[in-house]
Amino acid sequence: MVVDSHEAALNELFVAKACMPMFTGVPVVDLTHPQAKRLIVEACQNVGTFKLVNHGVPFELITRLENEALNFFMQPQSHKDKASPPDPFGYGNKEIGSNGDMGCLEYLLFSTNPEVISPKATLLLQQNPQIFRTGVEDYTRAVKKMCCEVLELMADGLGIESRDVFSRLVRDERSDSILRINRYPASGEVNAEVEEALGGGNLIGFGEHTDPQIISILRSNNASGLQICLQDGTWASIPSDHTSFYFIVGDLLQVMTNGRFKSVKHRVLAGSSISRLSMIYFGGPPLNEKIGPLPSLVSKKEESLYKELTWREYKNATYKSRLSDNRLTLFEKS
Ligand code: GA4
Repeated sequence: MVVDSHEAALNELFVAKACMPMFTGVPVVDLTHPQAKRLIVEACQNVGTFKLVNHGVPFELITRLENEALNFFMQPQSHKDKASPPDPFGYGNKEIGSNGDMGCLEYLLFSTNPEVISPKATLLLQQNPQIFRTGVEDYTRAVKKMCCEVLELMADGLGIESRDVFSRLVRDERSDSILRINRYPASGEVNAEVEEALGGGNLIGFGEHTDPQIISILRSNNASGLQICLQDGTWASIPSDHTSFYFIVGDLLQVMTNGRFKSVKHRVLAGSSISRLSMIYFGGPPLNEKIGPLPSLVSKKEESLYKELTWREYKNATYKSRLSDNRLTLFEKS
């Protein structure tokens, strides 16, 4: 049988289906709790992710953007395609990045920095006047504020004198941060051909990867799909919770903490009983910022594990890589 490249790409989207119970080992942190900073540090060291509750982001801001995004995705394909390709910001369908990665999803990418916003993203916002503009801005502002609060607790929890070592990078007006909105189809939406090919398998919505930035903040509706890779290499399904945020350690935070915090590998399975909508804020530093282990975290006994690179250098290399590549090796000392 001749397997054409389309079929080969489709085949890569399946993983063996096993009945996976929901993983309950992700720490839950209450932002208003006096022990929050200790719990955040422990979670970032041990699991690379935690769920934040009592976060202070108004639910109304979340559902407003969610509904606006759903309205966008409900439009005819030809209309959505006007906002594509997503290079680097705009609408994307199945293709992830520009190096051949595919996933079973459609998505929108926005820069959250008005200075670096591309003509394409500006057009997207203009073509959908009531849609997005205020929704994206209000949501991003609120999430960024919560992000900085958490990053300050992290610095404090690590015993770093300047509480803003991490937060100043995201707060900077040149911060290279992104908002991503993903929609993964429900099982009933997946076409018959794919369904048949799927057989006993799971459909990959977004393949395994680590996030390159400092921190990612994920909010989803109540559809399942998110999985993290545990230290023993097994995949664990994370229960969804539409009222909370999952914080995921990114590569830069692993480097800055000299490997203490773990940039956790994760992926998303599509084909849940309802479609999954997730909104992820990726907090990144300005492009010219030099990133390396913080001197206060490299003790005399301990060696610095990584060299310094600017975010521009790391980002450029990242965008040339495949989704599942281990990009952190670029930071490793030779
Ligand atoms: C993963 C994290 C973010 O979603 C993202 C992704 C980016 C993209 O979709 O364009 C990348 C991926 C992500 C890492 C490797 C490259 C770039 C797709 C891809 C194959 C927006 C990001 O910053 O890096």
